[in-house]
Amino acid sequence: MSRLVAISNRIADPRKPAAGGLAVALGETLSQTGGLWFGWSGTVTEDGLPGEGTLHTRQAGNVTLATVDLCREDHDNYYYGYSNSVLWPVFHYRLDLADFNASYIAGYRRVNQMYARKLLPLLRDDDTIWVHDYHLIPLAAELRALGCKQRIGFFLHIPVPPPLVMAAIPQHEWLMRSFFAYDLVGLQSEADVAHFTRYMSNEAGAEDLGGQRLRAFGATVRVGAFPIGIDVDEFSRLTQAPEAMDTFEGMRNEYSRRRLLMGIDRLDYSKGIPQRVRAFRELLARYPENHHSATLVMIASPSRDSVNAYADLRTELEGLCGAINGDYGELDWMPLRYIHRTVARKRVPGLCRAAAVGLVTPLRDGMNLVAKEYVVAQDPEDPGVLVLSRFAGAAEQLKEALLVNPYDTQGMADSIQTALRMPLAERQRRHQALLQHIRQYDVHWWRKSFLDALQNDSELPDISQ
Ligand code: ADQ
Repeated sequence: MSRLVAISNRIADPRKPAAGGLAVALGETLSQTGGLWFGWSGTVTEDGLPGEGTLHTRQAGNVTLATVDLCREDHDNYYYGYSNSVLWPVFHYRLDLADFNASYIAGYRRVNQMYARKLLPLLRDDDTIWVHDYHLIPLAAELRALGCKQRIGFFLHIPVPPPLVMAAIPQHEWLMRSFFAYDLVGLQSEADVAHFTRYMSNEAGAEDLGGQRLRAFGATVRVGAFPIGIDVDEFSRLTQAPEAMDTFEGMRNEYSRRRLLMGIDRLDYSKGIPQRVRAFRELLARYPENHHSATLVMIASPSRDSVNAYADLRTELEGLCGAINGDYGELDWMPLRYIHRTVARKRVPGLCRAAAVGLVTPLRDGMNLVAKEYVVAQDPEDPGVLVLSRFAGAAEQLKEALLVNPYDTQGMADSIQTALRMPLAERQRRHQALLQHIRQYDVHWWRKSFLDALQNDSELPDISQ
């Protein structure tokens, strides 16, 4: 079996258990086969030269971890700049938040070129290379330019916008052309595949060769939907572990006279957090029976603080939360608890299990793993209800959730009310169906189906049922 080389913006030591979803998935695959994991070290140097990072390698069991430091200028232009102020907002349909500063693209190209130069000498002829996410779209093209012949696959964790939104990126042709240096491109949903294919055909005159093969720019690429899943067994074990049980018991005792609603996200404008708060406010206004009872706990981990749009979001959210508590709070009941922090991963399942309603309401999301984690953490005898935005990639799969439009404040408030009043039998039926689907398309399915397609040219998965 060929060696797997994974490349992602951040990497993790696969022997350490605490890493999040993607890190666990990649770490596990790499540990099974032995392999190489390459990415940014997380270090920003103040004295380095642009395009000149130092490479560090170390061994973690049978996995080699290779990381590169970035100098301040590269980091700011490649990471905060092009990746998170151009690609992230545009791919989440937020042209209003994009900052097309001309110096960003140079940093993005420079870092991808530097990664290719650093990675190439570490490669073996029969390696399979798997590149992850929007920070690294041109990496295969840079590797090919240096003579790399190995199979290279790419997985995009965020959505693909419609062609005319994509076309707002000044370098969209260059960017989209660079997908053709890959052998396989994996996207989260069928909607993303449709947008990608439509862009290629409208803007690049791509020919659809059938079998999800597209031909343009003298090259052929296969494109398919590989919805990412979670490690259901690992998350179930985590749910039964002492830390999660402690959290669950603590929350249940504290809120024994209340109905708990919960949201856990990175603090990001794509996650629809202010919209969720407005819908909760509407719930209190329209359905007064929830006063003294419904309590929304929102845990939003700090993210990309140096990008302006994130600081604005934080200010907006703090104002909204304060206003709801001011308007509706009583001495013995605060409707909303907003915590701007990352909670320990071991506590997440306990929080999920304690909540009668899980609110996952992004305006746009590649997949959203919290939706899947919430379902897995539930007690099957008395499960909570998942209220899920139809604009999350997960909505294509999780049809038994209560699907909502996060822009429709009243509609979302009505759905939350439906969730709070849903009879046990219906909750159980929905939960069972959701769990079965999440188990069938778990993270092992995701990894295996992608690597089978990349390494063996096997059929792309049919995810329609
Ligand atoms: P993210 O945007 O980071 O990922 P998501 O899929 O929801 O979003 O995963 C977040 C993970 O972090 C979950 O495992 C969750 O439990 C954890 N988490 C979130 N907030 C937390 C908090 N406050 N404290 C502790 N843990 C927290 C990107 C894409 C998604 C896609 C994933 C995987 O944006 O659309 O689903 O990659 O492909």
